[in-house]
Amino acid sequence: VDTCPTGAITEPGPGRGLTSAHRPAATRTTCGYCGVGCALDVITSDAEVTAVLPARDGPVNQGHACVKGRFAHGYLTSSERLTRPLLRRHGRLESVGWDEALGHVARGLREAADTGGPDTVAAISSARATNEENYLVQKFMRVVIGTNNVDNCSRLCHSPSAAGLTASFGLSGGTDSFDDVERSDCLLVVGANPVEAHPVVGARLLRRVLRGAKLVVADPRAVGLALHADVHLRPRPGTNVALFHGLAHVLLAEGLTDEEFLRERATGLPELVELLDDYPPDRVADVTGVPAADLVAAARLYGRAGRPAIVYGLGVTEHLHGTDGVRSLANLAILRGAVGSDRGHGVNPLRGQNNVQGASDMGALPDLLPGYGKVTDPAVRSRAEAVWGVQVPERPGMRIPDMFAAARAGELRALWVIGEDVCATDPDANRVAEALDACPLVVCNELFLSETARHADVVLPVASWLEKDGTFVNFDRRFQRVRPAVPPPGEARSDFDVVRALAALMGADLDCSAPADALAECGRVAPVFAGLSHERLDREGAVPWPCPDPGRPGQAKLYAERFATPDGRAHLASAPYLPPGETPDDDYPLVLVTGRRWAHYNSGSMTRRGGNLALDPVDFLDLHPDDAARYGVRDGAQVGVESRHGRARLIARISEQTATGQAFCSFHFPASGVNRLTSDHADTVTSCPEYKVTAVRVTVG
Ligand SMILES: Nc1nc2c(c(=O)[nH]1)N[C@H]1C(S)=C(S)[C@@H](COP(=O)(O)OP(=O)(O)OC[C@H]3O[C@@H](n4cnc5c(=O)[nH]c(N)nc54)[C@H](O)[C@@H]3O)O[C@H]1N2
Ligand SMILES: Nc1nc2c(c(=O)[nH]1)N[C@H]1C(S)=C(S)[C@@H](COP(=O)(O)OP(=O)(O)OC[C@H]3O[C@@H](n4cnc5c(=O)[nH]c(N)nc54)[C@H](O)[C@@H]3O)O[C@H]1N2
Ligand code: SF4
Ligand SMILES: [Mo]
Repeated sequence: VDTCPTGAITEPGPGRGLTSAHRPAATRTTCGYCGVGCALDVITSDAEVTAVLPARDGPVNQGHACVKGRFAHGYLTSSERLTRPLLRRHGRLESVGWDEALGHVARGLREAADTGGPDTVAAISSARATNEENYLVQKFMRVVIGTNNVDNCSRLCHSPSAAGLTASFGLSGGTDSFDDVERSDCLLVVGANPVEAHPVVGARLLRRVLRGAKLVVADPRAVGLALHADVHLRPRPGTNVALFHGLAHVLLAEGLTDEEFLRERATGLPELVELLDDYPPDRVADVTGVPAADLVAAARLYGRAGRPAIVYGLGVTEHLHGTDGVRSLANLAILRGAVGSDRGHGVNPLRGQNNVQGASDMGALPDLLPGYGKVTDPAVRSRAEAVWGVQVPERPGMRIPDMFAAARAGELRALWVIGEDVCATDPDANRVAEALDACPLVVCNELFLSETARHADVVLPVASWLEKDGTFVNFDRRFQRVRPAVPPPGEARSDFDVVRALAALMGADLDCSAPADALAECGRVAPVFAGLSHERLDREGAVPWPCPDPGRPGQAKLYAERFATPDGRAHLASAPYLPPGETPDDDYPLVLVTGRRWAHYNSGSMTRRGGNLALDPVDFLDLHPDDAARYGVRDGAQVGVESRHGRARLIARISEQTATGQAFCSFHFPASGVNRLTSDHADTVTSCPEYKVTAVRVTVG
């Protein structure tokens, strides 16, 4: 649209004719969909968005944007947007004023905390919301309620990255900036589909490959980048740990490791060498289905490159042993000396939501305060206590799945769900709905009457990213500003205002009167953010953390001198391969992988309400032609999909993108019921659901 030389392709709607070179006054903000963090210029007319254009000087996107950030803003004016609070009376949600709705919530939370104790109240904070909102939500739970029961959707997504990267290197984030990754001469893209899920990154990676970088893709499916790969490894879903150990085995066997780096900067080598004895290519081929020759070829490309980089996604984390996957993937960079050095560009998760990095950075986690200090550490607590003026509870709170289990057991009296459609996107959805129904008070901050909102007692209408002020942190740890381009509809308020108003009603003052104050206060609790402020971001654009000093740049590349682990070294991990939680059998013969498609976003609540629906109108089940023939499924036919946990209905699409014995679908259309299929198996370290492996059968008709 921007560069079409003949004008044959133009921006649809009122934005027609606007290009990034020729545009009226605009609001500069950061995209509120995925974690790439594209800078966007939003053009408005009469308080409505007419066009969203990628910023040429956007630090990450450099003039690019995808079909979501650029075009999926129709939801703003959808007639289904919530504009007034809703309160359940006699079983029905009825429209009420804010005073009544908030009064009901304040009384309910107070009563729950007074009768059952603070730990019978819990909140799920939103990775779609700003840093300042997340900071306030966790502060509200810790200061006003007195519990650490707060979590965010990082739990469902990259919590294994947080745990794994912290254990291997010391900090909870990717090791390098994406600009550096892009200078790599060999890219190892693992369990990620950036062409669809992070399109601007996908395009930048592809450009690098077209200019000569080697590419190894590890994904069971023939994803977009795989078509350009020098080697495409197609492991059976759930066998990553064996695959990575196989690659490490070859690096060692062929002398492709960096001995000096291993001696000076790493620990754990003897244990790993012993473990890797059990992972010769032939054995790994049996476990993963990847031919031994491909494994050797991939290891040689990574091992011989000048500056290799690892980029990975949920195909690594959303498994029963997701944290082991992250750690054994990190082993490769350590063995090769390609992290924290000039011999490579580390290990970089393509984090998902616009602000999932930030929600966790801000301490919306049950065991960690802002800046990742442990709640169990008295020194960390006392720093927060000095700023907040109250005692911080020392017992770690519940993770999301524990909250649901507690609700089902009658032990949770109130749950506040802020911007997560848990009934649609959490696994084993039938049981999530049971949990909400068993909890006496469920409050939901939402844009729409989501599946979760339908189970709530109070629904509070809120502003979305194009309607509010704050900051997000993108996947390579950059803080960027979010600015309102249009007002929220009707009586909707920002999550920030809602949390403050509720605290005030409960007799507490959260201090921060505007988002800028919240970020400033967070910097006092967490020294790694002390150098950040709205004013600085307005001046400089993007600033990465760690950033302890307002006068110095943030650190984009980590660990140049030492790792942030207690001993300053990178830690090799020696976890053996263990099989996934679900295995196919005669009754459920196919392995279902779930993930993303390009036009829709997660629950689809925003992308299904606008033009993107026309681009991708139905929910498909991808099947290999051999399996389609085996089960008598025609292309385009309605099919039932059954797992040991539930049932879904989808439209079959037959192609060789999916391997035999496997099936793939998205979870962007909650009505199809995909998350009724997925199980409650979860990563043994972090409770991240095993969304990538579910045994299913397909029925026709
Ligand atoms: N269009 C779009 N973009 C999005 C989103 C969206 O919903 N739609 N969501 C955002 C969010 S929240 C996130 S977290 C990111 C996720 O971004 P990605 O991580 O790229 O997304 P997925 O499609 O879930 O999974 C990636 C790949 O993992 C592969 N995989 C599955 N099992 C295995 C395995 O055992 N081993 C290996 N090596 N690979 C495996 C799958 O085949 C899939 O292609 O995307 C973000 N961007
Ligand atoms: N089967 C399967 N399920 C998955 C996954 C998978 O790969 N497979 N991936 C998982 C992953 S990685 C993730 S991150 C989750 C995502 O799951 P969710 O977080 O539930 O998904 P979203 O659709 O991004 O957003 C949730 C809700 O927030 C609302 N919302 C948007 N902006 C705001 C805001 O500013 N404030 C408030 N209060 N609400 C807002 C939207 O209307 C939407 O209903 O899904 C997980 N579920
Ligand atoms: S790539 Fe991600 S951040 Fe960029 S426009 Fe698309 S959804 Fe938004
Ligand atoms: Mo995610």
